[in-house]
Amino acid sequence: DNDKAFYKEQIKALLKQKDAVLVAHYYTDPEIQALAEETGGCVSDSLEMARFGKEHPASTLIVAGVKFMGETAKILSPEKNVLMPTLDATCSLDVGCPISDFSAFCDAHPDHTVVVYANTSAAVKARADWVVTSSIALEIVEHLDAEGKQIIWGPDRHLGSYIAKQTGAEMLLWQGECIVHDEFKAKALRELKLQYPDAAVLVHPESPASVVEMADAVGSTSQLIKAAQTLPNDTFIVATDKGIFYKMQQAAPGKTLIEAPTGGNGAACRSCAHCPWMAMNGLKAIYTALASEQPEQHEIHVDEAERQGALVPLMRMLNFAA
Ligand code: CIZ
Ligand code: SF4
Repeated sequence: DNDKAFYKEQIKALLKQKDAVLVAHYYTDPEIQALAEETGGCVSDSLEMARFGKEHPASTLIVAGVKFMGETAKILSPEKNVLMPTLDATCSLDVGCPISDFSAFCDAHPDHTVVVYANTSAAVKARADWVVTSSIALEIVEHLDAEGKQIIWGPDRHLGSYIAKQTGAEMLLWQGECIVHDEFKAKALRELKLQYPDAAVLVHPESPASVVEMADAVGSTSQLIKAAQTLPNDTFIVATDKGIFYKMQQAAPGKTLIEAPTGGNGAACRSCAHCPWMAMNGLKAIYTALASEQPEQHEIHVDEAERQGALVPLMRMLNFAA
């Protein structure tokens, strides 16, 4: 704990000294989210992180999240230094959607509009017509469907099939998944609901359809926090990364928040409702990135041609959301 206090003080001093601001995702550890709040940074979902980073006057952004979030910040703010606690923090959706294979998939269906989730590389974004986050995916697909567009969706198959079901849009789905949300289990959730009959179930749509079907509210991280705030229930069973409990408990004080089950049938969970890559964003890693004599090891670079290409569908989303 002495170490933690040391790192926090050092980070606060370095943020000022380096004209930097800390931008953290809801899935990072609570102490990281608290530090971002305390130092005038932001804690949010990937859409808001992108907006905040673009609009904030600091010359350096330190992004506590995963690589695609750092890249998105750099695409929108090429003039800023974008640092990450570790460049090894990736995402199973990004890893499972390499540009060469995805591009071939798109080429095979040239009449389709390509919509990709923000959880992708800059190269995949550059191949897309639209970038979306889970907080705005439904509205954008509705809009495209109303225009009669056929859609290629990548990479999350659970989110894609949820959106296809909700909108009735014709969608070809890339078969990727989030290792965290894919682990939520419907059978164990049904058993848990019997123990808490008055609890409402809050589900992120990266979860399997069988889990989404049991939800009282389905939505992005910010939408689930809103649901915990507005639904009358005293207890919530929450199927998303448990990092969210920090802000959800702040937004809904006095309510009981329970983790949705990830194991089931005696099987051990792999990620146990916490993203292993988000967990790499510890205090020491943030300190090291800010203090480093070789910040290049922490610095996000995006190829300029890819950046220009990715900027177009990203700005489409931000302008649509505005
Ligand atoms: O699962 C993720 O990485 C999410 C929910 C990202 C986001 O859009 O905030
Ligand atoms: Fe990717 Fe899932 Fe981790 Fe989010 S929680 S960064 S979607 S692996």
